[in-house]
Amino acid sequence: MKSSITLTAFERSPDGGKGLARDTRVRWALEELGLPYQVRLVSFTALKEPAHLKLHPFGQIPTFEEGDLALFETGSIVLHLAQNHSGLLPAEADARARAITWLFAALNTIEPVILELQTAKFAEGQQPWTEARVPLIKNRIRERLKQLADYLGKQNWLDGEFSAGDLIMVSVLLRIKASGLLDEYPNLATYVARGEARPAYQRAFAAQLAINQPSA
Ligand code: GTB
Repeated sequence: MKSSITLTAFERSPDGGKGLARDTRVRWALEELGLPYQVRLVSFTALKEPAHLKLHPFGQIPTFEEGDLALFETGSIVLHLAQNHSGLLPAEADARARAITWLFAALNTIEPVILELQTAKFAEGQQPWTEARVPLIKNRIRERLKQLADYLGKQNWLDGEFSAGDLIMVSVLLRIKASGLLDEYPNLATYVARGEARPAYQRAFAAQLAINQPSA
């Protein structure tokens, strides 16, 4: 019998259920693959305690457990799932390698500039340099978005069929949806909307919202 999958997620996400915490990407992958999973909710205090640090050395969510295997890092978790279940990576070797390349590009080339903006706004918002720094960061984001938009062109997805590369790329781009930057690149805004419209994304979003919605 296959072991069940358990993820960790914030007991209460600071975004109040906007789906921006990284468990949403893993939930989305699991929904795309039709795999059942359970979620263990963790408080900010418990994240830094020994039991959680055994699963995640940096004291973060999400983690993934299945039988004897425990993983952290969303890229690794999604790649592990995509490699072991059909539906998120093409079967043909070169196409598979290209899809994996997009997953890495999302995490290593696009997400870092986006994270700089989050850090400047939320972690350094009161610092005297922030007002001057934010426009510089936004321009660095625009440079990457323009390159990505040019590559995507009129395609629905980055390389043929929807893949784990698109799943991570859309998840990364969702982090700047509220900033308005995405709307400067209409094909990217449509690409993200196409990802959000997928039934598997909708289920993942609803599941995290159910936890984070303030009780009426
Ligand atoms: N590289 C790791 C991965 O991809 O798994 C990064 C994991 C990570 O950053 N986890 C964050 C965390 O646990 C939650 S997702 N932070 C707690 C800590 O470090 O102590 C980042 C996040 C948090 C909140 C929002 N939000 O409120 O909008 C969005 C994203």
